[in-house]
Amino acid sequence: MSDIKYSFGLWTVGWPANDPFGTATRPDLDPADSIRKLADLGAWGFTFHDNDVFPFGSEGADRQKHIDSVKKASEETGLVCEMVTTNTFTHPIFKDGAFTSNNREVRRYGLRKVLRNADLAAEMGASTFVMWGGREGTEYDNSKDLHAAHARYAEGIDTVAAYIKEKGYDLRIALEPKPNEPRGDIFLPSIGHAIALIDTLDHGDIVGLNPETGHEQMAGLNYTHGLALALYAGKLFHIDLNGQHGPKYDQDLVFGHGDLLSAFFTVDMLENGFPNGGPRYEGPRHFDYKPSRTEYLDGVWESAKANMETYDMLAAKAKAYREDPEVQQAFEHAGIFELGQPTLAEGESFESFLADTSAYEDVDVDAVAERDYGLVRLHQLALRHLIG
Ligand code: GLO
Ligand code: NI
Ligand code: NI
Ligand code: NI
Repeated sequence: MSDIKYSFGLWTVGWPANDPFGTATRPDLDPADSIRKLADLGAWGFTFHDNDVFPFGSEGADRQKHIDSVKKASEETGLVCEMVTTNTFTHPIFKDGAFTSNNREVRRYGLRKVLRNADLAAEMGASTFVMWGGREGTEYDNSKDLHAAHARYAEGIDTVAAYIKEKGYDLRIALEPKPNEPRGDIFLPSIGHAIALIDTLDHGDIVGLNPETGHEQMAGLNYTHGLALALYAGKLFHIDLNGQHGPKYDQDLVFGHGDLLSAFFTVDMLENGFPNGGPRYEGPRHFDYKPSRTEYLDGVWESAKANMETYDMLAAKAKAYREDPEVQQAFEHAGIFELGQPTLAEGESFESFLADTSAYEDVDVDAVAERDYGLVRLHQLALRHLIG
């Protein structure tokens, strides 16, 4: 295994494979056992929802007993609790949302549940607090005042951020966009939508994103482009890697088992950065996948390993691709380094720009249009590295 920091949600390997059409095909796993197993497989970290560790509604000594069991496994194995998240979607109370439910009583309950879990995240030493609003949405467009729903969503997120600051917790919030499922339409359906809402917050400085491969692809969007925008905006706080075959239900396949080429370019960007430099993602390589329902326990751990193995293989291929002089030459030919140069000269005024006849009047547009960028050849070079 490489020294890449891999982490897993306890709900991923722990999914007993119940789906809307069938009951579980596997037994429930003890979260502490999963931590030990993931450590054996070479993972670096783990993440969890409050109710992956203790049942909904458990309090006092019972709740603490469950938390202590996970803490003990973490201490014994050295597996780091890097992120904690809150389940505001399973219990029927959240059927119309948590922060955006039409019922104010539900909103106050949901907010208290999340604040309580921020305390736990800090106690566990996590650095990221993910918020996936799985029930924040509608089936019907007249179900909510859509303006008020966004206002309540923003209010909820801002309240959690303000609480984190007031408590002095070393935590950042990462919103997880998803277009649909389980709601017909979920609010903040894409990376771009979430960035726009963050922009309106009072405490948006500690609010960023946790984009998931499959969620963007469910919306027909390009995950790698989305990560690039989040990095540009300084908002890529965490990632959920998995596999998906285009716009259909959330498949949560092993990373790379969906759109492999897209996975290659995601890894290339994460591991090698942008060709002209720029911000890098420094957080863990976190997997949010599901071992397929056909698998039993051997398959659970095989699939967990497969995520890390696939990422390692893609990282090695991406490194060789970037270091290949032919690729660098093709980058040069394609103008990829030229794109790193600002379009205007430093300090160039409108006056001088408008007076520059070489920028407009003297341009032989037909000649410029004849440029061959060599992008197909460049892409074939990537394929040679990937599957050659
Ligand atoms: C569902 C989401 C879900 C979140 C998790 C963390 O599609 O991917 O698994 O990642 O609740 O908040
Ligand atoms: Ni998901
Ligand atoms: Ni998913
Ligand atoms: Ni996710």
